[in-house]
Amino acid sequence: MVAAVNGLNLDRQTGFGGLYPMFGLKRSRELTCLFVAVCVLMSRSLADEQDFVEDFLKREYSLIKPYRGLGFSSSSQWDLMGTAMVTPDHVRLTPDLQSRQGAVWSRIPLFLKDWELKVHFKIQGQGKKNLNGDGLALWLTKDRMQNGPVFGNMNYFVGLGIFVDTYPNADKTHDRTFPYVSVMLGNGTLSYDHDYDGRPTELGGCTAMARNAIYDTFLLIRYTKNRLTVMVDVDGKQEWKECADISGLRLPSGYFFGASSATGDLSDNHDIISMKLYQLTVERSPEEEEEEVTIPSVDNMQQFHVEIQEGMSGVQLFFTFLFSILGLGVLVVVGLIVYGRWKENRRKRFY
Ligand SMILES: [Ca+2]
Repeated sequence: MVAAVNGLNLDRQTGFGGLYPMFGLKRSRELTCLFVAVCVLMSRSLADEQDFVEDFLKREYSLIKPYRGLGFSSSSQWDLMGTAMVTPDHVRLTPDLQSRQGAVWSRIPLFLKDWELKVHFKIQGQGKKNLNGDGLALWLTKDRMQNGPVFGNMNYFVGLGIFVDTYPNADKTHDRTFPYVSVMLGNGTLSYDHDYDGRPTELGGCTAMARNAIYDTFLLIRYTKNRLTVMVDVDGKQEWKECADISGLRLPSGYFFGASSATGDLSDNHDIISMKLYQLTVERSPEEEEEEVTIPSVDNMQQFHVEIQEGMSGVQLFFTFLFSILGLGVLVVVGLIVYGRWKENRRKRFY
């Protein structure tokens, strides 16, 4: 190949050189110099770009091809669950078959404050539109590797859930087109309402025609300074479309990334091709730096305040009840002893 190209150049040079000896030699030298300079500049800028990406891509939190040892090797950072299986092209959470549940979970808790997760996924199946289900979910939660009714994960979860819901369960409402992407923040007392496609606890969302798409489909989750932004790219335009933007969202650190999916009577192939986590560099004030969050919450949202208070008074109620029962028990025992002694004394008096 190289020899052939060189040969061609030589032929051209001699050809030009034969007709215009001086011009040809000078011109070809200039062209060669220009070509070399362009090559050097291009390779430099490419290298710079790669360095830039490598600096911020956190490989330990990312799920990228080739998925070497994923799910079974001790050196892998991810665990598989249920029907999830690895192929050279993707991690298939569920196949296009009924009643399957599968998930992939990161083994390392996340301690980065500002980050961006870019998810390349694929939902595809034989079923006609709205005769497929149920979709997939992306997680950043306190617990990992749990089974349950929320797209293959537990209900009453603590942390962030982003759902790509492909089946309209509350089909009478007709207020939105599916697939629908929605955001929920769980604090351990909030329940995902499957029958209403999570509407009661939804913080934001959008329609995203991500099923059986002819283009690659992506989702971007950005979390910086208590602001969560979700964006989608599903129509092959290579640009992000805003889907949800929630301010004042407080998320504790030390949670785990995961992706899960479930099929019921209806099904689809639910695949994760990659999950790339980028660390974001953001300036913070000393107060922002010190801020410690223990329970997920959203500022000025009633459901978080009420639910948490109810949870606490529930615990108090339980202990009040427990101690009352114990106290009553002690009283009954003491009463019985006293009564027994009194009866004994009375009998002794008669004999
Ligand atoms: Ca649904």
